[in-house]
Parts: sequence; C-alpha cells; structure tokens
Amino acid sequence: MNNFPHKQKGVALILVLWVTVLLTVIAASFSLSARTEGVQAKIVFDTTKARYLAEAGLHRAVYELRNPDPDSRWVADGRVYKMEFGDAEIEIQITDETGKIDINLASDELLVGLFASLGMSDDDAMMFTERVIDWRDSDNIKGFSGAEDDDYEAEGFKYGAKDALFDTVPELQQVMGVTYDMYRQLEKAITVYSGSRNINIAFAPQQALMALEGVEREDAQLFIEERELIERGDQLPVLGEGSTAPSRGGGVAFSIKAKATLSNSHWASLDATIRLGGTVSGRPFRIMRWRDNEHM
Ligand SMILES: [Ca+2]
Repeated sequence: MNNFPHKQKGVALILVLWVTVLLTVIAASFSLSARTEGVQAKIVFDTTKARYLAEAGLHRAVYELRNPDPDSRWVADGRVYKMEFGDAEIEIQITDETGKIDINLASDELLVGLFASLGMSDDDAMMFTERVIDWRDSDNIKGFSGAEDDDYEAEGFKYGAKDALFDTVPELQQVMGVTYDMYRQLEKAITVYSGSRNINIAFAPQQALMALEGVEREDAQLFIEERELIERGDQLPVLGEGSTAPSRGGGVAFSIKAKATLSNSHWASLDATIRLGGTVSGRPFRIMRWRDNEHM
C-alpha cells in the first residue's frame, strides 16, 4: 500500500540525494583539512629539526675553535666545513671578526677603501667616510663633506648624527646616504667587534680585502682561493701586489653561519656572532648577535 502521491516520492528522492551530496562535501572537507594539518605538522617538525641541527652546527664550530691542537683547529677565514648529523648535512662557516673592518675604530684610509670598493668615486668614498666619522664622534663639528645634526635636519631626517659609537652593524644604514643595497654589499665586511684599526688578512672576507690599497675584486678572490688551501700557521699567499705574512693570531669574536639541510631538502640556517670565554652561567661563549634563516 502506498499513501504518497507520485510527486512527493520524487521530492523525497531529491532530498536524500542532496543530503548525500552534503555529507560527501563535509566528509571531503574534513579529510582535506586533516591532510593539510598533517602536512603543516610535518613542515613545523622539519623546520624545528633543521633549526636545532643548525644550532648543533654552531656548537660544533665553538668546539672546533676551542680545539687546543692548532693543527686541527678549524680556520676562521670563512671556508666551508661540512658535517653529517643523522640524515642531515650541516655547512658551517666561521669568520674571525678581526678580519673585518671595525666601523668604530677603522682608520680613515681603510674606510675610504671600503666605500671605494663599491665602485664609487674617491670623492664619494671620502664623503661617506666623513659621514661615518661624524656619526660616531661625540662633537657636532662636521668634516669637510660630512654630516652632523643640521645636515640631517636639512635633509628631512627625524634624527641627527648619533655622536656615539655604532652599537650594531645594521646601524650603518642610518648614516645619511647609505642605501640598503650599499649596506647589503658591505655587511659581510664590517663589524663592531674587532677592536682594531686594521684588518687581519688571514681572516678577511673578500669585500674587506678590497678595501686595501691596490686590491681589486679578482685579487681578493684569488687570494681567498689560495688561502683556503693553506693550513693554520703557514705563510699566507701574496695579496695583489702587496706583501705576505705568516697566518697567525686572531681575536675572540667570531661570526658563525650554520645551515642544516635535511634529506628532503628542507633547511634552516642561522648567522650568529659570538665571543669566546666563559659566562657567569658557565657557557663557553656569549652570543652578541643572532639571526635565523637569512640569506647565506
Ligand atoms: Ca658627531
């Protein structure tokens, strides 16, 4: 017996079909979101893993820098050391800060050379040098083409010359006329932790070597290639037309870059500046600067 008219039976069928479609859509969306969360969790896990592996690289670098055997101690001249850790490969580069140009203490000559290494005229290189000096000296008396408070104000800056030493390397970008592009090129060559007027060519990066009189880009590149082949304590190769010297000495502050790449090519990197020497908490080094996942 059937009490439903024919038309109503059709409506019920359509309703059932709609509910089925709706349930399928809901089920599919749940499954998609569960899968997305699964993928996200894997990415977070890989990122965390790679990050801690990069940190392991930093600790390995400190260990190798403290190696009491000078023959097997790692050389802090920016050469790449590699280590395997589980299924990951870690690349480590150490640069002794004494190889870099200290923007607080460098001689005028070295600063002029630094800016000239960007390819600008000698007059412009002199101008930027004087602006750096005016930035860090305590007086308000500007150099011939330098810049003190009045000059910053005239150019519409909300601040004047700092009249104190640079606290960090990125602060260089606040000096009048220094562009981000200029900074990016100079960044690897400068420091606030060397404490020297000059650079130690045993550890100097390319752009810092190019700040020296008569050293062109190719000279610096060739010197670095040859330098990577010698062992600590050996005679350094000849730089440009300059003289050579035994590679020795070094400071206590180092920039360390570590990049960990997992077998699925997921990676993380860090770039830190550390100072060797015990801390009150018993660590063998102190972190002065830290940056994650920057360009390497
Ligand atoms: Ca000043």
